[in-house]
Amino acid sequence: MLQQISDISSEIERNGFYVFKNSLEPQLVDKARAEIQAWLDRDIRERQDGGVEAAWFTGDAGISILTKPTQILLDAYAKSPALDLLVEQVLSDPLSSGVLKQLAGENIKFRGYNVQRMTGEPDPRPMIGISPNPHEWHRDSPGEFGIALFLEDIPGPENGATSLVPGSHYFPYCPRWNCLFGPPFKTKEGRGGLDFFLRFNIANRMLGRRINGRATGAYGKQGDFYFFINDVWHGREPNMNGRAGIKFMIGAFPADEPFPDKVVPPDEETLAKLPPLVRKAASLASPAPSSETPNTILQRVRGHRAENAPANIFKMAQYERQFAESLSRLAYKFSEGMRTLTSPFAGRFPWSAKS
Ligand SMILES: O=C(O)CCC(=O)C(=O)O
Ligand SMILES: [Fe+2]
Repeated sequence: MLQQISDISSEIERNGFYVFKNSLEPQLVDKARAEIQAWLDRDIRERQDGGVEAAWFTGDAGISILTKPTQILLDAYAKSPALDLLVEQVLSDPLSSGVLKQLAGENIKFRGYNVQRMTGEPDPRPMIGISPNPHEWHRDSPGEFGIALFLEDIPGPENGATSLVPGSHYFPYCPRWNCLFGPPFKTKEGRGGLDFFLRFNIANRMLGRRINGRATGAYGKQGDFYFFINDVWHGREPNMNGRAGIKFMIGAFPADEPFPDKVVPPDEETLAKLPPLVRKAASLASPAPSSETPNTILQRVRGHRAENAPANIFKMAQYERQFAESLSRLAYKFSEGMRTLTSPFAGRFPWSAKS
């Protein structure tokens, strides 16, 4: 067992993720799938009955987000007793909990406890840029790691699996804000950048080709689960075969680290319904004192990044992005200036008349 823990931990440290296969009880997994599916269906029904068009909605199933490619139930604690039990098993099983301790330390806490179902609508790769993913390469919050469970089969590729670049947790930065592989291109102010730079971006194309060649995905069968370091560059693969796979994703942190934002734990009534280890992880909203010697995989990865300068290709891609952002900002200021200048004449000339 110790050898297995150490082998899997080494793989996570090297690649940034690991899929555990065939270790959860199939009947319990299928029960969780059925219970969760009922909530997802209920959410859709309520939206239809109420004529809800908005993406965000609060109903019997809690808070949900429905977009063209995905339906998400946020913080689905105590919705499916079978699902909560599966999570308890992941946290208590000697092998997976042994690996978790290597990854993040003795105590962990949950930030998100979310269900995702693909809608089955076509979700292709973007038309411009080099990104292969409709949901672009990114990192989540620093220090975060994921525990995800397949409630249905998600085979790869092109079925909406989470795409992952093995080893990219050692890369110097988050690609969403430092590279330019594909849409959406937003400046730091949150305004759209010039899409021109998604076509004319030599360094990012060079880097992007290397990344895309290495990418794989979190593929699995119903009942498989995986751990991943959220600093791994990840996104979501296209969904092109109408599949509506359900997966469940926990965002977690070492208990002695602060959350990057405000996390409201479930209320007492909900907590009381959870099995003990899930309840503990769900209820810890603030940093807990650490009782251990800090030497987790997450800490070592962070240390490695701090000690090693970025390779040139990463620096060049970052400069190119900064250049594209500066020019986009300038173009925005220019168009704003023109608008102010011409506004006194609004409606006086045929070409500025509102149609
Ligand atoms: O949809 C997925 O599989 C990944 C989602 C994700 O990475 C995120 O929402 O941050
Ligand atoms: Fe993410």
